[in-house]
Amino acid sequence: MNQPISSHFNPFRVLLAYACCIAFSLVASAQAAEADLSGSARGLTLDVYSRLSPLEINRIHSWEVVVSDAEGPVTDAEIIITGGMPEHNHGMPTQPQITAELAPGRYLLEGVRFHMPGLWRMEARITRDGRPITLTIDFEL
Ligand SMILES: [Cu+2]
Repeated sequence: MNQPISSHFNPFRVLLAYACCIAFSLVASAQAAEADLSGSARGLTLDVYSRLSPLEINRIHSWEVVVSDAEGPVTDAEIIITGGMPEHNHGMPTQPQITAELAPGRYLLEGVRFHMPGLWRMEARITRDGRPITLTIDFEL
């Protein structure tokens, strides 16, 4: 059976593929644009992109933490992130650690787990060029 090539061309299928492509890129750009959590202090901004989104109680997961200032990504920063519940006066059940800089200014924080619903306060101590800046992010879980 020898079909001419032109019979394979289905304008509906092309249109559908095109529509899917647009829908996918819209979803992708929405995800890229919106951080799960954000905070800033003294010209430094920290955006959290959780690999578990929305956040859930008792599931260990990782965060991608993006640090930037007015000039762009902040690379080679030393970051210590701690957290706790100010209303209950306790910390996190784990000690999350920054284990990699995935891209300039984008750091991987592993071992994040929240074990109770309520108000959580994350504190990030970001040191670059020997100067520490502490940044606080509050959120309700
Ligand atoms: Cu608590």
